[in-house]
Amino acid sequence: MSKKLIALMLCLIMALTLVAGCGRGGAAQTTAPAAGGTEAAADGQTLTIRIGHVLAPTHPYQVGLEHFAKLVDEKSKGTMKVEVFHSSQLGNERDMVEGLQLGTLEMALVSTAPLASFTKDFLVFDLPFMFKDTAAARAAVDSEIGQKMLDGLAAKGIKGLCYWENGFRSVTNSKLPIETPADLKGMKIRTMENPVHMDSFAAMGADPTPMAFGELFTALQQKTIDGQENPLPIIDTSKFYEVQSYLSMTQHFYAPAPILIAQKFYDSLTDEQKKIIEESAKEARDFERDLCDKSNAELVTFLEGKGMKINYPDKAPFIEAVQSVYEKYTGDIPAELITAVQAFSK
Ligand code: EAX
Repeated sequence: MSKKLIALMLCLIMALTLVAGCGRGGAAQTTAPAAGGTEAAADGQTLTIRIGHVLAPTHPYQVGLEHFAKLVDEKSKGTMKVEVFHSSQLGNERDMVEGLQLGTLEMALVSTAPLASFTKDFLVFDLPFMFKDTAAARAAVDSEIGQKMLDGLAAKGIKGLCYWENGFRSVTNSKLPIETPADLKGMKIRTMENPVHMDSFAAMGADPTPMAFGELFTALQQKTIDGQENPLPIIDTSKFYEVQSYLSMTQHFYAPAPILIAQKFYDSLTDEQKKIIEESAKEARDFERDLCDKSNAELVTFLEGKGMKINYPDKAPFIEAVQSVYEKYTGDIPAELITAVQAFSK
């Protein structure tokens, strides 16, 4: 066979291999065509997994995800790489959840609140003053009840791996210390896009304004809203202290943060790769929760040092004001489920 013909045949084979490779891998971002798993290892190929979140690069979400990436890299002996995207680079939380469903994104770390656009299963965790403290909240989300909610996401094309932590949310604003619900009257408070959150702030007298997290700092800076509510690590790392004068420690919601993976992408992994992802997600969860604990212990002093005026209102009047929210949502949220979750705070 002439040399020319051999060269032509080789080019044809290489071209066909490249074309075949581009069609596979689905949502998985691979450095070469791979069915994933040991095949990838055998061929020395790397499986790349992208995970997005909306918070700052200094927030426990990010630091925890960098730890997750390190664990995955170590456990997979370098055959699986996790790329972490902070600050809404891959879209807001709703966009990223849709990306998991469409197969355009492999993983996301979000609060449960925006999941209300996809399922009502998590609403019980979004009820106001649901947990007496962090230990009760973590016990509830890590229980069979919390696992059942994660399992329910399968019907939406998503696998919930476990719950990381966003934390207890308190109100900041630019006008005055919030001592009673009356102080919230007519105040434009940004909430997450969640009906329970919006109804809770309406019941407390505020004017709830749902908004994606990525737009929040600018809205506060331009005073198109008066205030917002988030845990201290977010008030710190998103620098809300630069545009908000008052922090009132209402701790009205606890926000769990489920770490999610696209079901189709998860199904494409080998059993070994699945085990690595699941184990690493749980180990990094405990790491991230510890980071939240350390931050919360220091941040009141830090935020006072940044000029925020911090008050600790009596929660009883706020709890009284939101009873109507429990009445409204009991039904949508089974009464026995509310009772079961409240039992973790007894
Ligand atoms: O999940 O939107 C919010 O206020 C949340 O705290 C944020 O998205 C992190």
